Amino acid sequence: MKTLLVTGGAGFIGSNFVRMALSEHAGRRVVVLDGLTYAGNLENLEGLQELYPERYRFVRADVTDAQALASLFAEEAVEEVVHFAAESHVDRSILGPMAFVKTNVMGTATLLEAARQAWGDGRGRYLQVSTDEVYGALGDAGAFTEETPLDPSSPYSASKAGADHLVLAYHRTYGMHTLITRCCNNYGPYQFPEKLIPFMIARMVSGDTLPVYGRGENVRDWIHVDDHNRGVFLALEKSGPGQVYNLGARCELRNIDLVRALIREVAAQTGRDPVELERRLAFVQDRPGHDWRYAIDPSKAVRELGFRPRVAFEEGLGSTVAWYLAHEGWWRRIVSGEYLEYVRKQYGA
Ligand code: NAD
Ligand code: TDX
Repeated sequence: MKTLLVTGGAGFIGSNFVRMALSEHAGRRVVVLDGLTYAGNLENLEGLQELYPERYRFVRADVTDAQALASLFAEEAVEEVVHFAAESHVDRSILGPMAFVKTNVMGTATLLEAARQAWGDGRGRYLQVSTDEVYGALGDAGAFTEETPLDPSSPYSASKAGADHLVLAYHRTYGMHTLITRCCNNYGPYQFPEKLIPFMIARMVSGDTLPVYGRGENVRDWIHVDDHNRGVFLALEKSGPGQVYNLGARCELRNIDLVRALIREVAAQTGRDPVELERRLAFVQDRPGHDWRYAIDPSKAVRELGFRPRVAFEEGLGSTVAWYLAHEGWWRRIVSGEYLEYVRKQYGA
C-alpha cells in the first residue's frame, strides 16, 4: 500500500480530496497534515478515522515546522505528497500579506526540503496544488496556457508563484519528481464562507446585504471541486516530472451573473422572494488590483492525462446550494469570532 501525504487536508479542497482518495483509491494510506488555521476544520474530516482506521491518519502540524515534517517522513514511508496547505484568500492577503509569504513560500520550501532529505535517491512524487492566479489578469479575450508567463497581482498570487518556482527548481536542480497543477476557481461543499459562493449563500439565508466588488463585471472561470481533484489524481499518477498542467472546465461567468444565478437557486430551493434577494445586492468598493478576468485552457491535461470534467455547472451549483442549506450548522459555527472580525475589516460595519 502506498502512503500519500496530503497537506491542508482539513481545508475546502483538501478535505474533498482526502475523502476521494480514501473512497476511490483503496491502494493508498492517507496521512493528512494540517496546522488547523482559521480555515482548517476537523468537522470537514468527520467520520474518516472510524471508516478507515488503518488507512487514515491526521497529524496537526505547521508546514513551516521542519522538525515536525522530518519526524513525519521518518515515521511514515511517504511515497507521494500533494501540497494543498496554503493561505488561500486574496482579500486577506491584501489586509495582511506576511502570513501568505510565510505559509505559501516558506511552507512550500520547508516541505520540499523535507521530501528531498527523505527521498534522497529519487523515490517519491511531489505535486504542488497551484492556481490560475499566478498568471495574472486577462483582458476580454484569450486563455492561460502552461506557457503563459507568471505575472501575479496580489500578495496571495505572488506567494503562490514564488512557491511554483521553487517546485520546478527542485526538479531541475535535484532531479526530484515534482509537478504542478494550476486550477481555476473551485466551488462545492466545505468551502470556507469567505469565498464568493458560500459567502453569498450564507448572507442570503441570514438576511444580509450581498456585496459585489466594483460593477460585478470581473470574470472568473469555475470548476466543481471533485473535477479539480480528479485532475490532481490524474496528474499525480500519469504526469512526468517537471510538468505543469492547467485544470479547468471552460466555465466563465461574470461575478454579477453568478450572484444572480445563486439568487435564483436559493429562491427556488427555499421559497424566498427573488426580488427581495435582488434588492440586497450592494455594489461596493472594488478589490485593489482586482484581476479582470481568468480563463484556463486545459487542453494539455485533456490531451496528455485524459482529463474530462464531469460536473455541469448548473447541476453543480444546484447541489452546492442544497449542501449549504442542509449544513447550516456547519457554516453557522464558522461565521462567528475571528470570521466576524475579518468581515468587519473587509466590508466595514
Ligand atoms: P482553504 O483556505 O480552505 O484551506 C487551507 C488549509 O490549509 C486549511 O485546512 C488550513 O488549516 C491549512 N493551512 C494553512 N496554513 C497552514 C500551515 N502553515 N501549515 C499547515 N496547514 C496550513 O484553501 P482551499 O481553497 O482548499 O485551497 C487549497 C489549495 O488549493 C491552496 O493551495 C490554494 O492556493 C489552491 N487553489 C484553490 C482554489 C480555490 O478556488 N479555492 C483554486 C486553485 C487553487
Ligand atoms: O464579497 C465578495 N464580493 C465579490 O464581488 C467576494 C468575497 C468576492 N467578490 C468577487 C472577487 C472575485 O472577482 O468574486 C470573485 C471571486 O472571489 P473569491 O471567492 O475571493 O475568489 P478569487 O479571488 O477569484 O480567488 C479564488 O480562486 C483562485 C480562491 O480564493 C483562490 O484561492 C484561488 O487560487
